[in-house]
Amino acid sequence: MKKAVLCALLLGTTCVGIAQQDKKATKETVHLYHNLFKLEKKGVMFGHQDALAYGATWKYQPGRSDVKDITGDYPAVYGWELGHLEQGANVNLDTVPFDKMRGFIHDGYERGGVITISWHGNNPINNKSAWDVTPGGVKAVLPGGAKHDMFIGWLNHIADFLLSLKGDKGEAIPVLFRPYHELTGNWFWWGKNICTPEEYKALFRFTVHYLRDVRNVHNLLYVYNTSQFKTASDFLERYPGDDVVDVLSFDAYQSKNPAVDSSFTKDVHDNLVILTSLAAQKHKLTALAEVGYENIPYAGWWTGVLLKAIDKLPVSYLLAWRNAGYIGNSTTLSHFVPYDKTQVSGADFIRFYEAPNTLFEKEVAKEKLYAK
Ligand code: BMA
Repeated sequence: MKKAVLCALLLGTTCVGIAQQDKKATKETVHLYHNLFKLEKKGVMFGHQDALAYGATWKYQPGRSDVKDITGDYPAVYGWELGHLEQGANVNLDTVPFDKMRGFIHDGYERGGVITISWHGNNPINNKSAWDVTPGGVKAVLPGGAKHDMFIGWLNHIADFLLSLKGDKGEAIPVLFRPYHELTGNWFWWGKNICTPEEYKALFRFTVHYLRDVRNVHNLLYVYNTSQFKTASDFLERYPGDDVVDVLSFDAYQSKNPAVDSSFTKDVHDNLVILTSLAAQKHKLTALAEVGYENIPYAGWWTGVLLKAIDKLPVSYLLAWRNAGYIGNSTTLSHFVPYDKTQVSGADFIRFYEAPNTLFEKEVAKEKLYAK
């Protein structure tokens, strides 16, 4: 029997080897961490990006969520995005004001839901967007680099916001923080063709060190996130270390038509088999941190494609991307969750909601994830 397993049986789950990596984590964060391991065995929590801010056809209607419109229940996990906060902006890159976001985070947390946050920060080398792949940004922000001091200013904005997230009793709201995501892709300035593995690891480690040890942000669980991968060594090539990661995850988007090509289910399943086995070895949580099929033009996608990929694997949560509505000049309403029951995948989304191994907010709230 592994030492950590034995120790968990004897002492509960508070022993070395099964602990969040921030040893000064707030008690709500510690409880969340341990409770998520238990919940992982019951089912996969459903999450939605920007769920409370807007839906495909509306913006800022208090209490509303497209998921709730269809199922009568909120998502269990709420995804939020900090891009442009590093610039000191008041609204994020998707036009969500940070003060409203703070309120939505509070509301989701107080209802018993889970908060996760991503950060599409600008490329520090030229302050163009996160998708600007001019090389040199990662090296420049590391200690000794030309943009290091500027980057400290950026991290201070991030730290201030994360520290400002408070529950009704004044406690810090725990957040699953997912910086520098999809790192195995080559579309962000921290991506794999743009920096070396050592630079990426140093960026992640420096960020954790600065937030945790310098700014005393102790309400975070850190999420390591790749895009889809082939092998465990692909997944781990840029892994910054067990001591700075709590959750192993990847992102996956359906692009081929599932009616004629079932590779999405197989590939996601294969990735999850690798991920869950690494997570078991390393005592980490697991997630499909972003997933989706834009506009879901396939009736059985939720149960026949997505849930099939998860099968019985212990996946803590999956998060569908945002119901952005019209983006730019587009004439279609971009969405990753149906916003009307009569839509192509509407009935199947309800079947997905009702499946015994999916968890939405009502069920998750009963778990009291922030209490011992
Ligand atoms: C992308 C798209 C963009 C958005 C970005 C950050 O996947 O949804 O429209 O700006 O995420 O949220």
